[in-house]
Amino acid sequence: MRAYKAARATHARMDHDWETRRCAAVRPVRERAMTDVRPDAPETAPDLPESKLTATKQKWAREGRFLTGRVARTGEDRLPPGQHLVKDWPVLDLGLQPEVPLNAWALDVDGLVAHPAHWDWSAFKAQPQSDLVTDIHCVTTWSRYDNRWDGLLTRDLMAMVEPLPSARFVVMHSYDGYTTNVPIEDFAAEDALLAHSWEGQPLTRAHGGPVRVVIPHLYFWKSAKWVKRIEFIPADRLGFWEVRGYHERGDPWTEQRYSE
Ligand SMILES: Nc1nc2c(c(=O)[nH]1)N[C@H]1C(S)=C(S)[C@@H](COP(=O)(O)O)O[C@H]1N2
Ligand SMILES: [Mo]
Repeated sequence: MRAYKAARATHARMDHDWETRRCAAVRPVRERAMTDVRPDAPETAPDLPESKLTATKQKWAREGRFLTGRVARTGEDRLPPGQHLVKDWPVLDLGLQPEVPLNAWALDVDGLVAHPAHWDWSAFKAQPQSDLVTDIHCVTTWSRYDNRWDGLLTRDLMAMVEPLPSARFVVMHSYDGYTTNVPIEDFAAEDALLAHSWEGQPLTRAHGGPVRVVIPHLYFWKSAKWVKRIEFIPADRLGFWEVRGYHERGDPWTEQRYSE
């Protein structure tokens, strides 16, 4: 457990350094209307390119697939236990922020899927676009409300590649060598996406641009920055922080911080 304690201390120290440097103010909570979250991409007329996607999502709805209700909370218990609000946005990573020019960027979606995808930047941007507003909850105890993201919903991505019934977990791989794992139901949350923009601007390199994952209902270490590969697998495989003692699942409302 030495490695785990050291990793935990390093992670905490990164956050502490940031907070003493930038001293985030705690502000009153602005209520978020449920309408801020737009989990579904606009459903389109049958002949448009999205028809396959729409049909797949309708099929899942009929079969009850991925209907987990796992989304971030909005009401009175919006701030998870042990968290405090920050106004700025801390940067946390392994000390390495890979520079990935758009013309060298690509995303692979593979593993247990019917139609593996390899998208360069223009192919990625041609996928269905959605925008939504979500909260961030970092395991090192800061939370940040109302982040507006633009990108590809994980559900839309899944409708394109069609995970096989044997796909039970998802591993995200990043350009800095980072990995993180989630059950497929968490990846498929209605408010999870692959974001390329934040507050209407391209996501900065520090925050994981060109593209990062955002899974709002889990601690933020599950949201891979600089994502380059999404892999669907049959059984759980721990990622970078998970092998260092972080929880497999990371639910902020039950404080699944560490796996002791
Ligand atoms: N590729 C990659 N993704 C990552 C990390 C990382 O080191 N590398 N750190 C994780 C952790 S611990 C947190 S809290 C968030 C931080 O994202 P931010 O720097 O945009 O706040 O990214 C997560 N995703
Ligand atoms: Mo984190």
